[in-house]
Amino acid sequence: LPEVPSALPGPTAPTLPPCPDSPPGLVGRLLIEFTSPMPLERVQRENPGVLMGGRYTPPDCTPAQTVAVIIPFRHREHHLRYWLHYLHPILRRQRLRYGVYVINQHGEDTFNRAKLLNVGFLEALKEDAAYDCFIFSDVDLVPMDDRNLYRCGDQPRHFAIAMDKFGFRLPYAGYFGGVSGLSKAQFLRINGFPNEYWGWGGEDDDIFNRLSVPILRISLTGMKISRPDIRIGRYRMIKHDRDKHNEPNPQRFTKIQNTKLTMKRDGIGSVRYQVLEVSRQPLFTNITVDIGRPP
Ligand code: UDH
Repeated sequence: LPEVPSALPGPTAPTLPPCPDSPPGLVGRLLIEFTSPMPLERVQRENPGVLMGGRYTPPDCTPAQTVAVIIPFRHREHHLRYWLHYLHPILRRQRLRYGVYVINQHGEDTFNRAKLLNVGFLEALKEDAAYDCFIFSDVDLVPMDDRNLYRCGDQPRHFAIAMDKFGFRLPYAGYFGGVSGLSKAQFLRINGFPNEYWGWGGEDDDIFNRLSVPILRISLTGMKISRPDIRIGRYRMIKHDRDKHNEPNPQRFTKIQNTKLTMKRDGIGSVRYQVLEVSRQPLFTNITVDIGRPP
């Protein structure tokens, strides 16, 4: 007798082949400038394949990962338009299945980048439990080469290694700022990011420390940060003045000395916040959140 299938197959959707490791159709070096005006309507017109909320799935292959791009945000609408204009076509050419989440800090209290990134991780997973790769990107950083693939690997990835403002070099060996990527498992292994860095600076070094300390007692090295080739990891930053309410945090130097002690209690396991609004825009999902204020 023929075996009876336990569940009937759904409507015959053709199964697409896996997306190739090196996406065809990348163009390499890109010309990036921030002088021409960039109305949101234009960016929408340029990206008809992007679905509401800033979601995209390649039409011709099945990607291995689902990528949540998380942007810490407040009062940078002008930067966001350039970011969306440049990044959507790049991510599409990279054949990613992705969603873009703008985590907008409510109110005018001191900015807290890393806490917003923690919120982004949790809220993106609430939107889609399939996310298994998280790319954390500042809103003012645009890659100059589409071979800098926004996906996760067996080690945490630092993408923004050669920024124009640092003379296209790493400013210091332990730099982990700007744009980084961690798989869900890597992120959880370090208890996410710190919530207690209010104001500018230090939080990226704290994240670097989390990744570099031994994770298990038996592991001597923890994880090792992976980086693209220096010729490919190039970025343009949109020039701007220091924001209000994001002054350099004077406590940052002492705090980064203590990551090993604080990371167990301060991280994704202890983040407290209140979502005020989730709004699905044509090119991104905006999540406005009350993250409190420094003690
Ligand atoms: N961010 C906001 N709004 C803010 C502050 C920060 O959206 O009010 C986000 C944004 O994604 C930004 C990221 O946090 O890209 C990092 O903040 P930043 O751009 O202020 O940090 P960066 O180190 O610049 O790039 C520091 C100020 C440099 C002033 C130099 C004046 N010449």
